[in-house]
Amino acid sequence: MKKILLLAALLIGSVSAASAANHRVTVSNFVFTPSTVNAAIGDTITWVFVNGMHTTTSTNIPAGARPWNAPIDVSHTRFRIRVRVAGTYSYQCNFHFAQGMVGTIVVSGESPRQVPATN
Ligand SMILES: [Cu+2]
Repeated sequence: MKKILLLAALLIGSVSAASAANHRVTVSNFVFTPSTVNAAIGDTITWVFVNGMHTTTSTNIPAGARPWNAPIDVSHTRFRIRVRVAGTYSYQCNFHFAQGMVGTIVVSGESPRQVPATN
């Protein structure tokens, strides 16, 4: 029994060590907070509604990454993506980008070679 518990503890430990981070971005009137998220491949980004009526909508993403477009409002309080491609992801709120409601996700790869040059 002790051996099984030890094995389970080891497995749980290794899983949590390898598991990806989740980055939370709050969505309130005219602001994504934080506006820039530094993430790694495999991490998740979760937008969390605070107030107002907004969207999170990708505008410029690395080649091969999946675009997204989701409402963030009182009836859509969470939206999550998993980033699988290194590079810089730009997104906006479709209603308030003109007021500066934009955000950036910078995803680093597992090796420096996978990170494209930024401009
Ligand atoms: Cu908005």
